[in-house]
Amino acid sequence: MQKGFSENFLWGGAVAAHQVEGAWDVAGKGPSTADVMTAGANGVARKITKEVVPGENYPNHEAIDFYHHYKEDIQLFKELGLKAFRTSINWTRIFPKGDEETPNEAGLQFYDDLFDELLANGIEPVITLSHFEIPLHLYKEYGGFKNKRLIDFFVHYAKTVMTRYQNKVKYWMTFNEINNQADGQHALHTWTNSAMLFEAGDNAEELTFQAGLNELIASARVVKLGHEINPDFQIGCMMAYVPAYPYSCNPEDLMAAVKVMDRRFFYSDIHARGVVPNYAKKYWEEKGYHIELSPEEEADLAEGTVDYIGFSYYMSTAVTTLPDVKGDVITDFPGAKIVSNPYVSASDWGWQIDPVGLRYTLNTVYERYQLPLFIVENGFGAYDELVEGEVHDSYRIAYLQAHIEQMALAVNVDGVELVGYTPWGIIDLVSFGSGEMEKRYGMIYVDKDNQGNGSLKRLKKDSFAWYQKVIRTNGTEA
Ligand code: BGP
Repeated sequence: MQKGFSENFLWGGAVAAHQVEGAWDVAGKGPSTADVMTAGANGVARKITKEVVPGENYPNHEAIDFYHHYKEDIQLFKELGLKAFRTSINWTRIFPKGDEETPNEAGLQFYDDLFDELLANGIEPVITLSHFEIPLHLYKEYGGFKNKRLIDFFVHYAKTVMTRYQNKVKYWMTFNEINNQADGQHALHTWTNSAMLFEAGDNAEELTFQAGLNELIASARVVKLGHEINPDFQIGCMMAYVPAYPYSCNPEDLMAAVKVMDRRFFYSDIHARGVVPNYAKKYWEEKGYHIELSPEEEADLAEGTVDYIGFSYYMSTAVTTLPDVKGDVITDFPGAKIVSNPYVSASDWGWQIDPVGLRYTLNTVYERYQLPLFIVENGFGAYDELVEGEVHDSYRIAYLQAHIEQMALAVNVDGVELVGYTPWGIIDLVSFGSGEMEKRYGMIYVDKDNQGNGSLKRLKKDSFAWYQKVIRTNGTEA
């Protein structure tokens, strides 16, 4: 028995438009970068194919067909007791190419209906504006967010939906896991929010900083604008927090960990404080990077700081400079490596399971910004076994339980201000990283496999009844 949470704590669940909706080309929707990602699956990383290639891009094309099943899914969410449901708006349902003036009414209507259905069932929508996809046209014609014109297109899109849904949605987030472009894995940027098209001779790191900054400017303008549309809006950022621990107490390991974390904090430092941090300016100077930021844009950053920090937490990692420890070299930090932590176990995908790391993260982020926090993703991707219509996912319950316990300590012992908790993939969905259906996170099972076969039937897993009780007892019986 542990101390619970405030009365209005938002117990919920999270998904993203392209990982659940399917219906990728109906009712006037245009193709997005997510629609041209290869299937991946079985350990093969996903790639972007500039055009739709029949058979190659199937996971997001049908996904779990939430577009046509949302009413029955919301009944299950209601039964589960959800108070909040996080999803994203698919930009290409609203602006099929991204650079149009006039929105697509059928796309706007779909989200009107979805939000009405949630509200009618007592569930608060929590909405991300861009969750790892942008219109394909903006990627191909403009090169993605390295191009400043994307700022205006994004602001126009945000203004359109924030105006339309001003009385239905209160909690917004601008860019999903905006800091996932920070790890020197520049190849990935073709398919995160910045979706950059690189050309020969481009300096990927410099352009990544520029694209990230352009997104931050767009986000700040949207925060300002959103507050004009409805002063009650709560507009947050969305970060992936993966704490990097020093592998040893060698002071060099500690400094390496600080530098790795600076790179990830860069985004929330600007979102929350409204200024470019000195460590970034110094780094750009040292590298001779020319990052464009006009005085007007600088003012936007300062005036458009976020109301809360939304973040995902799945795992922690460790960093070392010790030459004899094996690990993955970090290209941006010569001499430092990411290594596995011998004190924690890992999932089948190598994600290190570390519940205490969540309490640590809640503490460090709260100390850094003094803003309310919102855990908008946390969960355990696993292979589930369906036996006679049942899934006994005790491993998922154990993971979530341990994280909720640490969350309770952060709130009740450490005094962290926490708005809510929306575990990832409340219903099975397409894995973003691998393109697999069979890397499952849900408390609701969906009958579909990695090859795209299955009846799409929904079934409650054991974790369903467990989470129902957690919500009913407000976390005292997790
Ligand atoms: C986050 C993303 C989600 C989601 C999740 C799990 O990074 O915001 O979109 O997919 O991670 O990752 P994966 O699907 O690769 O298991």
